[in-house]
Amino acid sequence: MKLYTFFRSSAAFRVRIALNLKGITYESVPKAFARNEHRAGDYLAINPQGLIPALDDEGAVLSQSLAIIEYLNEKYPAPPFLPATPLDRAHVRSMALGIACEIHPLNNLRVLNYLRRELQQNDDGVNHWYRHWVSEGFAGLEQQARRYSAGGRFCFADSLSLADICLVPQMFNARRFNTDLGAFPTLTAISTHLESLPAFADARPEVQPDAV
Ligand SMILES: N[C@@H](CCC(=O)N[C@@H](CS)C(=O)NCC(=O)O)C(=O)O
Repeated sequence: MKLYTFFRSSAAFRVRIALNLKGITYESVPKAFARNEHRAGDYLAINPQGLIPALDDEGAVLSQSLAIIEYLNEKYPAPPFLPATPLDRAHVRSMALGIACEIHPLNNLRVLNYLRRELQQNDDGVNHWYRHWVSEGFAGLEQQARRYSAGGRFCFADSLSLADICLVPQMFNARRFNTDLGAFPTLTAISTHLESLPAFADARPEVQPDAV
């Protein structure tokens, strides 16, 4: 498998965690945001959405991290990323989508660039925006984690899920933008535990081949 990635992309970080958890070896194909390589014609021919990541599985190219992760989960069932019952799966997906659909898109590079360039916001304005939306999203997620985590090691019950795969990259980004995480002790404890697991540690931005 080939993963089109960028070390700092949190959506790619999710897929790197998923690949590691499933024990799948893959080739990294970095696309540097600074050089706009994700917007170049050769990459748009691969992923017309012009977003990182994309996964090439023997010539079949998939985009959107959650679609990729669910594909991997169906193709390689162990360890499972979703619980056994429809109700529990809905809870896990709710937490994962709370990050992937409610926090991440508002804080994506092109949104921050738009604030900076078109709306003339300086670093303070952009950082304020970033922290606002991550804090707003984490507030609800913290309550969900308190309700559903059993033991504070994972977001849902006491086993790993799609929600955990989404949480850690978002936590990394929140820290990168110096977000105050004091109001989110449950999320912080879960993330600290997850970050100690090799599959998560090996997917960190700073240990990727294209890290600068
Ligand atoms: N919902 C998409 C989001 C993909 C996405 O936005 N990727 C970011 C990096 S984390 C990207 O390519 N950003 C480029 C840009 O904003 O120009 C997914 O989960 O794959």
